[in-house]
Parts: sequence; structure tokens; C-alpha cells
Amino acid sequence: MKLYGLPGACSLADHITLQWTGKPFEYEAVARDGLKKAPYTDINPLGAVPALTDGDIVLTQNVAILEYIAEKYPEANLHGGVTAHARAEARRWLAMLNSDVHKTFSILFGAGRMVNGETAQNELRNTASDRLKEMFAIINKRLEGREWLGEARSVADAYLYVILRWAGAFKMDLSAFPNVQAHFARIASGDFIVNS
Ligand SMILES: N[C@@H](CCC(=O)N[C@@H](CS)C(=O)NCC(=O)O)C(=O)O
Repeated sequence: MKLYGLPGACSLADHITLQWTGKPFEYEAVARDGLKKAPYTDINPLGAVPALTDGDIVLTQNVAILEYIAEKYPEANLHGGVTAHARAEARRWLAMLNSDVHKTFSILFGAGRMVNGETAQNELRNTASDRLKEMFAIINKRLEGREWLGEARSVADAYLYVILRWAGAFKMDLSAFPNVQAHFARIASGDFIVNS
């Protein structure tokens, strides 16, 4: 199994998840200037990370890859619980992280490419930051009295950790979200190395 990623990008969630399984895997850091061209676009035509290959299987899209790792190694217990409801809850948070939180961070990362002029870019960034804080408030509420987003640790927790690293890079004030901060510390103190 081989994971393709970029340092600190959403692919770090897959890298952490693979380390949590304790199973062997390869990791390749894709060169930034190689993302949008062959041979990498033969693996992911969208020219984005993560991508995962496993024998003849080629997978893209973070949610699919994270779920694949959890399915492939059920003994690692990364589904967020054992019941259908518990697993759906973990998936619910995974979906929100991927399609709502991550996408809003993409506005912070890419405001300079989305609109012209510093004023418009700052307005866009401020709107995205406000929206992110609303989402962190929702996640903070979910984590009240809980260690993990699901009933048990899941791939969604690795994704949240990566997103919170981005919040740190943007120096977002998360002091209003103590459960979110505690979740970050819990994951950070865990059994993996951030080397991607
Ligand atoms: N929908 C995709 C989005 C992946 C994505 O946004 N990847 C970013 C890194 S977090 C990327 O590769 N950005 C580089 C680029 O698009 O140039 C997924 O969930 O896998």
C-alpha cells in the first residue's frame, strides 16, 4: 500500500491513520510542481493529494481512502464504534470535516487566487474565519464529555487533528473551544510521527 501526500496537507490524516493501523505502507511526498502533471495525474487526474494505491487499486478522495484503510484493517478499530449507528456518527463528522470545514479552509488557503484585490481577499478570509469558528463551536459541543468524535477513535479524529494544525498555522484563536483544544492535545500525544 502506498500513500501519496504533501507535507501538512489533508493527506496527513491518512498518514496518521496508516500509522495507527501498525501495518506496513510506503509514503511518497509528491513534489508541488509535479502535482498537476504526469505521472502524478495518472494516479489522481485532479492533481491533488491524497492518493492511495494498493496492488491494482488506485484510490483518490480523502474520505474514500480513510474509509478504505479502516475497512482493510478492521482489527485497528478505526470505524468509531461497532454498531451501525456509532459508525454512521463517525462518518457524519468525517463528512462534515471533508465537505464543510476543509472546504472553508480552502478559502483561507486560496483567497489570493479567488478574488482580486487585497480588500476583497481580506473580506473573504474574514468571512471564512467566522464560518470556521461557527463550525468549531459545533465540534466543541460534540466533544463535550467525549474523547473522540465517534464512540471510539476513528479516522475522523485524524482528520480533525490535521485541520486543527491548519488553524494553528493561521493563528486562529481557539480558546473558546476547550474540548477541541483537548482533542488536539490528545491526538498529538499519541502513537504516530508527523513526518509528512
Ligand atoms: N476533494 C479532495 C480534496 C483534496 C485536496 O483539497 N487536497 C489538497 C491538499 S489538502 C491539494 O492537493 N492541494 C493542492 C492543489 O490542489 O494544488 C479530497 O477530499 O481528497
